[in-house]
Amino acid sequence: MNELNQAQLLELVNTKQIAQGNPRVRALTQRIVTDLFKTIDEMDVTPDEFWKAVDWLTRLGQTGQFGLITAGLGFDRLIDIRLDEADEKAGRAAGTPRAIEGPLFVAGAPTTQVETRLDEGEPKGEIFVMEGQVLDTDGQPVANAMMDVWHANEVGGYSHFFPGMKPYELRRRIETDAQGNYRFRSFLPPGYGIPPNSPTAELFEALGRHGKRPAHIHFLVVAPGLRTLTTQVNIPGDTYIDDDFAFATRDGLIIELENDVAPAGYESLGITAPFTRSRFNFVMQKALNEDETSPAARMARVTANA
Ligand code: MBD
Ligand code: FE
Repeated sequence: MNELNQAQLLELVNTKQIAQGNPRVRALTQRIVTDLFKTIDEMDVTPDEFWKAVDWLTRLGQTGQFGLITAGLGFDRLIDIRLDEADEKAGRAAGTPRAIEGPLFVAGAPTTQVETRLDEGEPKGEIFVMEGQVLDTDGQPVANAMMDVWHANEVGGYSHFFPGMKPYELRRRIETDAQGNYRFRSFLPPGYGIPPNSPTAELFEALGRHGKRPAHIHFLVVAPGLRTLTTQVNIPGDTYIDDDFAFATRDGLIIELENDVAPAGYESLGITAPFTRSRFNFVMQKALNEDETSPAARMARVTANA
């Protein structure tokens, strides 16, 4: 009576219920379990292979690296592509393209008005200033937009995740002025590489893939009535610019660099010699509802809605 074949077991797993539960979670779990049963059977997965995968998932969770795997296997970009498709269908594809948030955002960075230094007064490499306006899709300046900016240090590490860095190092929040202006001083970050000897590195080695991202800077821009913009810009000339392990490079997000810009007007950023500048405007769509203006990054959104 308790003997089961595969199909009977799957049916049981997918239909057991003593309460309504969450129908969406039930439906998604059923689908995923069905697909995995099928994968195990068709690919003839051995017990050792199966338990090795379970051990890997356990270590992945313990090291907090699930977000690296979702990026590297294309899920983060998939979600952006699906949002772009929906925007296209709804006739609202406009403004600065979105790009993946990535797993390394940290909320609560120090806030300043209009301009700031991300490098905390410790120059590291070439002086770089990025500046411009936040605009809406009608071209109007967005006053009091809040822009989170974050990037890697000179060896590709992000504060909060990379040992030895100060809290919020290379993370700042800038509030635009009445003309929508922002500017910040930093240095041009190098690319990023997944941590060596990590569960993430194990998978990418087994897949015969590299775990490199081209040099980039992240942004999360929030303003009343406008749709929250999560994006990244790429620094031109990187070897990996068209071979990002997270598939996040996009047209329209590769900044242009101006070299040897005269320092006049940049004294408040401590600049007294020629430097590298990039001008870039962020163009935000009108929000259709309050949810689209949510200032929360991806994990804060889901934990708030739990
Ligand atoms: C990063 O810096 C990043 O932006 C993403 C998406 C994944 C891993 C590291
Ligand atoms: Fe990054």
